[in-house]
Amino acid sequence: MKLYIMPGACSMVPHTALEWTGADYALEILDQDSVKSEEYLRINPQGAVPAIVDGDTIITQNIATQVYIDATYPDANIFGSDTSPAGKGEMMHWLGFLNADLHKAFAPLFGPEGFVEGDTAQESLKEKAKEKIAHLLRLPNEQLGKHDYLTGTKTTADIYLYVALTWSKKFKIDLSDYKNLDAFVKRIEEDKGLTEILRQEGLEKIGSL
Ligand SMILES: N[C@@H](CCC(=O)N[C@@H](CS)C(=O)NCC(=O)O)C(=O)O
Repeated sequence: MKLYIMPGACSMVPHTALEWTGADYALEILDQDSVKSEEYLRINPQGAVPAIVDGDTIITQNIATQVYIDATYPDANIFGSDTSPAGKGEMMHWLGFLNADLHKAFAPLFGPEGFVEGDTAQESLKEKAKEKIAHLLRLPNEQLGKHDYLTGTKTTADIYLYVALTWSKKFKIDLSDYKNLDAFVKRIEEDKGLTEILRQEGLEKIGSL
């Protein structure tokens, strides 16, 4: 199985999941140019990571790559060990929130020019995006007041939340009231799989929000 990533991108989630499986896998590290190359567009016409190529199988979209890893290596329990309908539903609830709502909310910060023209409009859009992200993050902050991890045990949802928190720090979003998220960053950065993929992607731990 080969995983396509860009350092610091949401592909850190399936990357950590593969480390958790303990299985051999190949890694292809792309940059802003190669992710739009003709060769890569044949794998993912959307020009985005993550993507998995496994023999004749190509899987794109973050949640789909996680589902593929989970189905291939079920013993790794990357979605946690609660396989009851309620447990599976809760896991998908968090992945949906993280992928469809929180991740998407960063789009105006990464590329404001794709939304509006002109510096003033772009600055105002970025401020609105930061407010929206801080508002969305109150939900995982509350949840992490009840449990150490989003679903109670450590899963890929926690890694996805961590990725969003590294982006929040990069864009200087004020999360100083969110003490549970700050404690969570320290807790999740202890994870061996996450530590290893940060090393492979050439990234430092952030330590705090
Ligand atoms: N909905 C897609 C979103 C993937 C996505 O936004 N990937 C970003 C990195 S986090 C990317 O590859 N961007 C390409 C670029 O910046 O040109 C998914 O869930 O996989």
